[in-house]
Amino acid sequence: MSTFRDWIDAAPGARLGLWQALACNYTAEICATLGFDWLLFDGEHAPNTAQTLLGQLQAVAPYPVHVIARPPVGDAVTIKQYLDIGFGTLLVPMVESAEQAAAIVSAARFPPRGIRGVASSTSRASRFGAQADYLATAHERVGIIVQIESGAALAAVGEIAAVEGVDGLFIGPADLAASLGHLGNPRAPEVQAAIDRAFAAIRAAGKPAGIFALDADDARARAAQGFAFVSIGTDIGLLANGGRALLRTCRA
Ligand code: 3PY
Ligand code: MG
Repeated sequence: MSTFRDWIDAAPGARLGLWQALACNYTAEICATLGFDWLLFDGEHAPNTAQTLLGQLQAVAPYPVHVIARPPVGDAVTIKQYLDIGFGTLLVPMVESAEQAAAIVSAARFPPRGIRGVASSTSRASRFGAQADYLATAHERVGIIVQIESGAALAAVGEIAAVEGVDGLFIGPADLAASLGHLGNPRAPEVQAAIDRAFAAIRAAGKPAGIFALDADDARARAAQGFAFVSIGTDIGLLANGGRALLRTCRA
């Protein structure tokens, strides 16, 4: 599977993704067959552990879909565990400064490039030692995306985007709205204007921008705006909305 940057750079246009929050191998595999460009496995808000994420990663491995994992927090221990089980691209929530972004990049690289702890022959990422050059080349395969989702992050977005090793920036409208005083209303004009400012700063730094779209219309608009990767829905949304719509239709 290609690196995040190679995957983004391979073609123009937005990559359309589906959020995985069911924390389930079997539904993850179903979603991997649907044709989405990427799947995001959520360790921040879904009931996932490294163990449950491993099963989902194995379930989608046969399918041509880019896999991204979101750790609950960008600390060095969690990052090392996610990389060891074989995730290549990480989306780290709640990043608010260039220093924090640099620490996340460092946590994803072995010394001397960073501080990632070393497990080689025991990690799935190295194919249990079969990949002889793993330690020397792991940094080339890792993609780091940081989330911009607060007023503080917004103020520092240009500096965060400029950090070497930050491969992409992803706007979280829900947390951004909350941080700006519009909890539950990411469509508030102030939030929408903040998203546009963040997008401009990310693009000015030459980095790809991603976003969690609010609905299909928003997804199309963000893709047309130039967002390189757009989450257009969630596994839970497909199930819950599909179930509700079916029931409504049959009861009508
Ligand atoms: C947010 O909107 O806050 C996210 O983290 C992504 O959905
Ligand atoms: Mg968020």
